[in-house]
Amino acid sequence: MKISKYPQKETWSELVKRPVLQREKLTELIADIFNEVEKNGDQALIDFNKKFDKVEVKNINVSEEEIENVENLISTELKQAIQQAKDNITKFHASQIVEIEKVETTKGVICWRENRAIEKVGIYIPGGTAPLFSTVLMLAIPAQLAGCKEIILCTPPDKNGNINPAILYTAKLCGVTKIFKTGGAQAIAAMTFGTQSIPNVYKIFGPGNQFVVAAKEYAQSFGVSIDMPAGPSEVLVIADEKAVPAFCAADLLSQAEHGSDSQVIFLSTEEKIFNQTIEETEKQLKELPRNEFAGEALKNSHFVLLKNLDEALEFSNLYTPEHLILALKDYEKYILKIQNAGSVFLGNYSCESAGDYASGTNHTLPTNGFAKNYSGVSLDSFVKKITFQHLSKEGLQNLGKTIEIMAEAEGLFAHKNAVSIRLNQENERV
Ligand code: HSO
Ligand code: ZN
Repeated sequence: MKISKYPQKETWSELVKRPVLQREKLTELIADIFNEVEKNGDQALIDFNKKFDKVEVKNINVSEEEIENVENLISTELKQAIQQAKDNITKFHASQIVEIEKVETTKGVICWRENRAIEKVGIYIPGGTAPLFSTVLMLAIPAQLAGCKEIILCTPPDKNGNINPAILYTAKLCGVTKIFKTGGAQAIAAMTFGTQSIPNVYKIFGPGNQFVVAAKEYAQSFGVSIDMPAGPSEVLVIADEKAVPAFCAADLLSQAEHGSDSQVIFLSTEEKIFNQTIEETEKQLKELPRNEFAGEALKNSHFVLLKNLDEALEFSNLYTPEHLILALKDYEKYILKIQNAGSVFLGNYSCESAGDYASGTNHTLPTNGFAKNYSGVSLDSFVKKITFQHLSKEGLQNLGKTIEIMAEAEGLFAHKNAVSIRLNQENERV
């Protein structure tokens, strides 16, 4: 970990830099994979499973039997936990449904917006060291609430050709319509073009390794949209004299354990809390099963002692964390000062894990400074909004002159005429 005490403001820009990731040049490889999937469909996916994941699956479709059987593979305790998380995530996302508001902008001119669900969406869930079934909740619940008709999910099979039971169980519980055993860039290609089994989709969601991230970027050139640009997870914790060092350390490590490329930042105004949090972090790190990842991530991480909380907020806004924890007595006083962050956790008991799993907010959030101009996933991510308007004859009479003048000033006389012809001609039928 990198420790700085009272750094000059001029040096902050160095401290808020993300670690430079060694991204390979993947474009050619991704283009080849896309070509192959477009040409050979399911067979290409079966071949890629063999080549990249060293697993033989005869059929990439998850069978009815596998879905039925998954009930028996999940403990009651886990089912109950998933259910409580689902209830809270549903409640929070359902509260994002807004009523249609018709606005009369000028007498006789009425405008409004209506939501339409994106009809077909795809969710990607990575395999690897942590089976993120919580991400299934975070993506499938708002998709279903929004009314998406087709919600498909791709995830790589394990060595035996099976999908992680918790992923399968959660997908079934949350209304995923079809599940496929395919991962990596090839899964993104399949959702982009469609194959014999996999329908093409209009928007792709979900995290993944650098191949998946590059493939999602590439998919956009075929008219598919994506949730957001992805990067490694981050958390920034701001602690005052009332913060609990053991809690702060646990929060920092909870993000650090995601991967060696994660980054965590600790800011404090209290030297005692600062030093104790560093000690606690080192102590708790040793006890973690994933201490290799977390230890690597800590190498990229900054512990910074600052003069006051206003400075800490300024630093945080500059860094723009995915997650921001205010371990502060008077956290309410600082809410308005938060300008850039993906999701914020207030007070000593609001650990980031709550939002990661079960409080109700979405954990698919902008990383890598993108919270400056992106929001996290919400119900809105699964809908597009269509504007409507109705002008009565009186409405057009009230607005017509303005339109005519503007059209003429742009030299667009057909536009002007579309108004004039209506206003000048007595037409009995309308
Ligand atoms: N913190 C992650 C989400 C997650 N954590 C899933 C645990 N499981 C990205 O914000
Ligand atoms: Zn997490």
